[in-house]
Amino acid sequence: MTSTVLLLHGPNLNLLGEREPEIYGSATLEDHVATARTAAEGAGLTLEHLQSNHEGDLVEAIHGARGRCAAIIINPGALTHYAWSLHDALAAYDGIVVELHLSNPNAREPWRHTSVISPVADGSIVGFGGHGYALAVEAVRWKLS
Ligand code: CA2
Repeated sequence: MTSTVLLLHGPNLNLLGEREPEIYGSATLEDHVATARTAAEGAGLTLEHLQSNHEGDLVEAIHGARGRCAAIIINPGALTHYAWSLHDALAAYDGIVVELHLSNPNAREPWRHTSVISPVADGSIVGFGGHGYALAVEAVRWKLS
């Protein structure tokens, strides 16, 4: 297994920084990926990133990480709450899984309180905005040590 970490973002997260800054902050997706990459490199890890608005792309990226990436950090966006295909793909993945959210979905609308990702994640980091990316990489580093 390599020291590669795959960072995945789901639908609409490419719009970060453009709308709803009161919920998601003003940083762009590019800013968050840079934060994660800096943290990963500091931990001796290599970061790969994919954002997609298509569920199947994310499923295929998870398949492609099997036996190749040490960990997946995933913010599935709204797919968090209903995408059982992501649940099943992550269940078949052999590395560390960290679920990451900018906001705290548990403190928002009731439909956001269910995550189909949490049961197949090693842990979840929610509600810490952009700082969550450094926390997620630190969680991976700790699990690998
Ligand atoms: O808090 C998070 O990170 C979420 O994963 C963000 C998702 C939401 O559906 C989850 O419940 C929690 C929403 C992503 C939509 O992102 C936008 C960004 C800018 C403008 C509009 C939407």
